[in-house]
Amino acid sequence: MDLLKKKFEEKATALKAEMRAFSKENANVIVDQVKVAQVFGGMRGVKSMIWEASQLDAQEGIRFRGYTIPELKEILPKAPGGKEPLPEGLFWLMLVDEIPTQEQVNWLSDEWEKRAKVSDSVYKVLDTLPADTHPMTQFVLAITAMQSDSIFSQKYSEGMSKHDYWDATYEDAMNLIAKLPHVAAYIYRRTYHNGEHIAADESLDWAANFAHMLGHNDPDFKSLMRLYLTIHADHEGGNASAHTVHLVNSTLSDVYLSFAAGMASLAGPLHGLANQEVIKWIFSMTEKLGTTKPSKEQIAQYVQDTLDSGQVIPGYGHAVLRKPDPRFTAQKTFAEEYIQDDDYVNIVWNLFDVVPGILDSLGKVKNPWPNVDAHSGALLVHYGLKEYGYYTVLFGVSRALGVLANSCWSRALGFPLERPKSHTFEKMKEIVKSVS
Ligand code: HAX
Repeated sequence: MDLLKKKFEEKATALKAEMRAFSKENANVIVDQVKVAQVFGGMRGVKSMIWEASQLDAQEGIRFRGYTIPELKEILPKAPGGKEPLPEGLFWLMLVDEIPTQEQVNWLSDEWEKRAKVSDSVYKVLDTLPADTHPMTQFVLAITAMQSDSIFSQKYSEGMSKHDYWDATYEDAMNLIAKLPHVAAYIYRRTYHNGEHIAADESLDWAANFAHMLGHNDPDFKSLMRLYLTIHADHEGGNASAHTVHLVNSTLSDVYLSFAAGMASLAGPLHGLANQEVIKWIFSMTEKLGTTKPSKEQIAQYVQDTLDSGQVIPGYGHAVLRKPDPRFTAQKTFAEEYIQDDDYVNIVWNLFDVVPGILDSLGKVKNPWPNVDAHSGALLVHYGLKEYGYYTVLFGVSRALGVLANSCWSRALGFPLERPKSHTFEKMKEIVKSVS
């Protein structure tokens, strides 16, 4: 058994015993009361799930196992000479709640490279699709096509004991994370670069190798990818993609099918697709205004026009956050450090000055501040990755780290099938009448 798996088994065995005792002892303690507004309002804030790897605070933003993004930038291992954290380190932290050593992270890079072989049949499935199929559709199909590799599914059909679910899930999660950059790069190259694929460079870490297979080799772009794939990895359990994975996986659907479902959820414009929508909207702005250096007044007018036409401002607002997203701030800090005077980066920063006041003035937007998707497009465009239809795939590759670490925990802790209660409107009226 590898060291990471061994550590996970030890931690999970201890936590499972503690959690079982806790939930039995406190079974009838009330931790939440659900209001009508929450029933009709997308279940905002209902406390209903255990999710170990990260916790989101409305004011402060995300903490991964207790660490903020600036703290992770300091303490997670880095590539030689690099300044950005390696996503391998975050996966290790999320899985076993320990900051890994450089040696452990190097082991994980090598381990993922060893597990990365994607079956030709998956590439054949992709090759049957029209080249203009949206990259997220291709991504979901490729993940689904890899499902025949699922160890969990295979062992389940052979009568696996429920005590071994975690083990098969760990193997599937490690294999899937290893393969994702390869299928994702294949999708990029077939869609935008005439199917001229680039072989992996096994000497590189997970993120840098992904950048290399995409065909973007600027060392600063590789640094960006390390940061990008770290900060998009997890955002506690209630966000749509994470919750979808959690729900589907709770049926004992393996992580290939659960993750594919989560990626279908990430592909919505109110969620991960917002990263493509932001830059598409900025490109439309510069095209309409005939300049890539619009004034703040011009930007404000364009924002107002967007709102007047009944559309949302992409990259702004959040279901939980009530302050600028620290993932936005991390990308802004990266731009300040690595990029000098870029028109699209400047537009993103001017939007940051202009949009919150306008959204606030509407009197209904709970969070007028930028979210993670407001900045990423301008950074990618700066390094030449301009094909914005692809951006959500990058987000998806990163999101695998958090949701698959959590799937390991769900199976190790023996979480049951998820099944909340729904009511008809008539029934809800009856309930309200009976309590008021
Ligand atoms: N622009 C215009 N109006 C907005 C808005 C925005 N950016 N954000 C919220 N509003 C509006 C809502 O549409 C809603 O209007 P109605 O009452 O007329 O329906 C009202 O303000 C109240 O919404 P809210 O409670 O503040 O926000 P929600 O929790 O309902 O929604 C969203 C959160 C992220 C979906 C929302 O802010 C939004 O649509 N933002 C733009 C899309 C976006 O950037 N999505 C990415 C979010 C982060 C993420 O998941 N990344 O992957």
